[in-house]
Amino acid sequence: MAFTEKQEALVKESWELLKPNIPEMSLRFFTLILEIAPAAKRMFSFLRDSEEIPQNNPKLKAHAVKVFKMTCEAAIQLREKGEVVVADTTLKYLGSVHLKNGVIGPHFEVVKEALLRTIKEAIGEEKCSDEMSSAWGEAYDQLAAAIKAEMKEEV
Ligand code: HEM
Ligand code: ISQ
Repeated sequence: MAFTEKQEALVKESWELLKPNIPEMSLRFFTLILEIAPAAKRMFSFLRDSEEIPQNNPKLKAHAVKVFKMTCEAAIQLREKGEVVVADTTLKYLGSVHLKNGVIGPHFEVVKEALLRTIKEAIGEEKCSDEMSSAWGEAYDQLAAAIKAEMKEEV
């Protein structure tokens, strides 16, 4: 199904609302990932040396923000070009990083759930419509598919 202008606008609009709260949002996103899948703990270098989620880890924050930004960009590309276009080198790099850290297919559903819940909490249950959530969800799915395809090629 084609990605509409309305869907693109919903993603962009909500990203603007999320932006001022990036530090809290990054932590909440990461916390939700580990809440949904506690076993994912072992995969992240930020957690290898500590039991608790570090409250001010620049790498954690930067990576978390990148997931949001890339999903937002995916929404723009889906509307403009009908497909997600990520620079080939970036895609290859992300494919290899995730493969190396032991990420597998089902993990992508975990991150999706955490992403959508983070957005819903930040925007507010009543302001975050189903339409808004599904627009983010679709953009994420297409981006995830591009990364997953790169992960398959290497095995
Ligand atoms: C690292 C994005 C899905 C686990 C990263 C990095 C980015 C990123 C930008 C940093 C790469 C670097 O510069 O080193 C994404 C995007 C995803 C996605 C856009 C989905 C569309 C996932 C999933 C998992 C995961 C499903 C599994 C739970 C990791 C891990 C690292 C990583 C373990 C390495 C972190 C470290 O210890 O440095 N991801 N990711 N990612 N991602 Fe993801
Ligand atoms: C890396 N990949 C996916 C999700 C993430 C969330 C927080 C920090 C790093 C991440």
